[in-house]
Amino acid sequence: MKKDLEQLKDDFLALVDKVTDRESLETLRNEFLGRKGKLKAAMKEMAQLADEERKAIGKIANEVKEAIEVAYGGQEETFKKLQREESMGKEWIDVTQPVIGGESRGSIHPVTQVQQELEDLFTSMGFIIADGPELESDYYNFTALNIPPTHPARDMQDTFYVEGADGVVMRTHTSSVQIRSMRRYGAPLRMVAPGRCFRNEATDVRHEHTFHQLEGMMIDKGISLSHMKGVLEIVARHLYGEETHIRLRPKFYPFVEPGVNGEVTCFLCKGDGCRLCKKTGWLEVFGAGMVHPNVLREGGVDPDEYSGFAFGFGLTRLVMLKYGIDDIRHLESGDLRFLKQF
Ligand code: FA5
Repeated sequence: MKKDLEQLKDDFLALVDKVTDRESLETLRNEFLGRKGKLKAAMKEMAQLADEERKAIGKIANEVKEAIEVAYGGQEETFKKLQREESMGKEWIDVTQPVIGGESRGSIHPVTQVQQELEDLFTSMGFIIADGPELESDYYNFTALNIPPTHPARDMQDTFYVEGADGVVMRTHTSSVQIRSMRRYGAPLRMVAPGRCFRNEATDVRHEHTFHQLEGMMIDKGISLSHMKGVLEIVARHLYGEETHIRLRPKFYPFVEPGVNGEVTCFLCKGDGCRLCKKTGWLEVFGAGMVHPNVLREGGVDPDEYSGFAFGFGLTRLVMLKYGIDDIRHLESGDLRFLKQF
């Protein structure tokens, strides 16, 4: 009987390698291990054996069963692997299919959205996009812009100084890119420079210590204040609609002469006066002016030959006005409940 059992095992091992599909493998397994299979039949004879012998044969029968199962399992795994490889060859990925859980995808920050929109507008008018460092030299941020160390205008833009690094500040405005650009590209020049600025502010709903501006500069022969008004009007209408007007009122900035404070018609009340514009009908969004001759000279441009205008939009404020955001501090908070709305 021992011999019969071992023969059973050898038969199975010989046959299992020859099967070519999973269906035949199942049939073969049933033939040997099924309820009416060969092993069961062989075991029936065990009942007639003496106790001692039955124990020994029972042990061998279990070993045979185990060997058959192992061989079966190995072959089954081979078929599964083949099947997987086959279906992978047939499968294809639809890259346009919406992602499951796609609702948690990120979005572009509102400040970046408005920045990109304005970059597109300005490049369409022949402006280049310039850049400058956020950690800036005192020279580019103040001195070169006609604000010498003792000038009281420095008090208007108190900033963060860097310990152990004399003459280095976190830039208070993007105007620092004016001199860098003139020196790099010379005249004529049309550039815009968006970026982060920093001020030592007691923060409130309209003031942040970290905010964005968008600087602009146009230098050429015969550039006048009317060119400036024209360009700024295009920007205001692009942002807030065709009915928007701009109003320029004198304001002192040491790096421009004359300097102006720029307002746009309140987009909410269309100039009638409302809560947003504090009943004035106007919203203040930029500073601008004709570039001061000292600044042109500092940038290596001859003021007798060239003139130009410069402006600085409070980019963060533009975003607040565009989306009706009532507290500037939301924008740098990193709060997803706020950011998910854009
Ligand atoms: C300037 O920064 C000048 N550099 C602008 C300029 C450029 C004038 C070129 C002339 C020629 P001012 O400090 O006014 O100016 O800031 C400009 C705009 O930045 C403001 O109108 C406001 O919208 C925004 N801004 C200023 N301080 C803050 C702040 N703490 N938080 C948020 N936005 C601010």
